[in-house]
Amino acid sequence: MQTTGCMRNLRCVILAAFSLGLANLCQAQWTLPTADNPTFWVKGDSGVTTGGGVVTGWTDQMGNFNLGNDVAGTEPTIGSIGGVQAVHFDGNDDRLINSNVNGSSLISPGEGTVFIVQNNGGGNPNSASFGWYAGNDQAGINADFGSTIYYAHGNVGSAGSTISTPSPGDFYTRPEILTFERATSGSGLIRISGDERTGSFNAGNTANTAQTGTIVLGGIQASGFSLNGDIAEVIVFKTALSEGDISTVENYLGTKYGISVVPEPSQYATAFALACLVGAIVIRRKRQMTSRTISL
Ligand SMILES: [Ca+2]
Repeated sequence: MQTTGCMRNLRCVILAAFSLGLANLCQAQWTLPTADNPTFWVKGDSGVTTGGGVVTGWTDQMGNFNLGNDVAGTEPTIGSIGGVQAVHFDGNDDRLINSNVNGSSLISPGEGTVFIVQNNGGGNPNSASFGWYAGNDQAGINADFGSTIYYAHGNVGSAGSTISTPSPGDFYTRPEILTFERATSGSGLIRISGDERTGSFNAGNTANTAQTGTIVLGGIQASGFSLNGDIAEVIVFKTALSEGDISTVENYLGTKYGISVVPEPSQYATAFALACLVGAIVIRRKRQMTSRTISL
């Protein structure tokens, strides 16, 4: 009985097992690696529904708040970030919404963490990317409000409650991972692709989440503030994540969309990429050896 060359060769078997492990690791890189469950999660490579050449809906991966379109003619279209499918908003009126979102199911009054992967084509300096709006009670991102990035989490009618930082100069030329966090302690955090930015934080008040509001992507509750750009992924947590969990999510997003995360995951990312390459080569060689054996 003839055994395959690979079975006879212990080194080959070990390499095959090693490559299988690497393949699993490489596959696992797109799994959101955190124990804290998001309350809302949309991603462009899964759950985008289309019809007639436009985007008609976006499924929440958590099964909580699926998005749709409420006004004909304002549907976004398919876009792309880092070679991965995204949703493109035209800067005029495109948006996706869910108008039946109980605030307490999405965010906490004074606490939460929001991640968004987006670019910004410019042309509308007041564009809003993502938010939950119930009148003045909000948790929303204006990713380029003039020259400033804002995240409002609270009641914006009186004392306000916003984190803000200057926009990066290169925001129009490449996508970024924007991270916003508000903690009940009164602290706030903005990171742009992992880089913590200095800014101002006004913890004047909290949001009344005991009411129904509207999630909007690409604009705000009313008309206007339309985003000209692509959104690839949005992940919302009710809690203020630890720095380690934030880095983990950012690295997941950075790997997926080819965005450099600061501080650089340098050696780890390089070693990981190299390991994936070696794994792919080993798999290819193993297949070649197997096919040669069969051909005999
Ligand atoms: Ca439009």
